[in-house]
Amino acid sequence: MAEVTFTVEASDLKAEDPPIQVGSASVTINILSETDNLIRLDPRILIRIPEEEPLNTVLTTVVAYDPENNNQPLRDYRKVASTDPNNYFIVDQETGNIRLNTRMDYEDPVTRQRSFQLEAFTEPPNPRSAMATIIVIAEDINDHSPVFSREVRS
Ligand SMILES: [Ca+2]
Ligand SMILES: [Ca+2]
Repeated sequence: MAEVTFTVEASDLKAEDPPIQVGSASVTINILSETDNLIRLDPRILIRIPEEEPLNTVLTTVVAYDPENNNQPLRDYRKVASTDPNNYFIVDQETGNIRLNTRMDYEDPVTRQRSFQLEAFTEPPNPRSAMATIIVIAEDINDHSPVFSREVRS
């Protein structure tokens, strides 16, 4: 959305004695153009999965819609590479499928939660885009054998 601010000034030209009375006000208007229909994409997508899911597990399918194209789903999804330098996740460019490419371990604070950014694009020649943050949280499963301390009787 474009925003324009300008100042309107009103002068009282009929005032008999100088100085002329002047009043001013700042006016801001928002200009809506045809290309300001924002792409519909949830900006924050939270995914909860059990820890230790196998690689290639499909976590979710992100879908963005374009109000300027009859709300058709977009067909170009890209991970912002710098937000996932170790390639923990794989994004299918055409479908928006997100797959797991790492081990997520609830017991390890470093791998318990991970996030990255994904950008969805409209078609060329003048693609518009929208960004979403994908947050993946591993939930605890009972994957550790319990350790019992031995009871010693005397
Ligand atoms: Ca674990
Ligand atoms: Ca566990």
